[in-house]
Amino acid sequence: MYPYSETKISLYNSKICPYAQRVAIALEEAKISHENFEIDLSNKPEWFEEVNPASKVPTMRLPTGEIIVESFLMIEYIAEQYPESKLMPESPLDKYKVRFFVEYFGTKVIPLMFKLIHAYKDETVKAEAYSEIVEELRVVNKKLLENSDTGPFFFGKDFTIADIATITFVERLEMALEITNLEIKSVSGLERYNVWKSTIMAKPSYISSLATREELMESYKKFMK
Ligand SMILES: N[C@@H](CCC(=O)N[C@@H](CS)C(=O)NCC(=O)O)C(=O)O
Repeated sequence: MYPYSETKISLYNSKICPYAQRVAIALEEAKISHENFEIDLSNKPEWFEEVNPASKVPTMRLPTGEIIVESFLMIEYIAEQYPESKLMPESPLDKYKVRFFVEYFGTKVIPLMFKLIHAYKDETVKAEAYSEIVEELRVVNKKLLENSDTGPFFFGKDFTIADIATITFVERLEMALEITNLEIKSVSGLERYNVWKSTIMAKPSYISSLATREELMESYKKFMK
């Protein structure tokens, strides 16, 4: 039998994983007391397959024994199970906007991060990836502005799963840029994005759920050949 809490939610987590960080932030923001089980992804415990046959983090076990997987569905569950957290807006249209923004980020921005770190030694691909990243982040900036011109969050003053599901990849994207000696700090057209990003990154739930720079760097090495 694998380790779990009898009374609280058990979170099988890895601080280096951007998907798992989504769930850790959501639990913290919703003030859900839970027990954290840190999984070493390079040396997973044998019992982990009993919890989740796919052997992936994040995985959550409810005190009832129910197992919940897939980070975006998990944070939707947390938001809906604990509505007082206000992590999910109420109207169907706003819910649609959350899902649209997250989908956009997942299909347009995240793949570019992988493109950059997989092929950073090829100067042509690197330059191409960089200009595509700038272009897509400007679209993100525009989407943030369209939704709330004052911010700082996607829904203005309300911090929601639209922010949680996307910000964890921003850290990794910017790290990929740094490692490949590229930077976007002085790029124009990202003003709203920069405020959004730095406000979330200063939140205690974000800081406490993130691995150290060294741990993140170590996890990147396997992608960079
Ligand atoms: N679609 C999944 C992705 C989860 C995922 O890929 N997690 C990675 C770590 S970031 C993992 O556990 N991989 C298994 C492994 O490294 O063996 C989710 O959103 O939860």
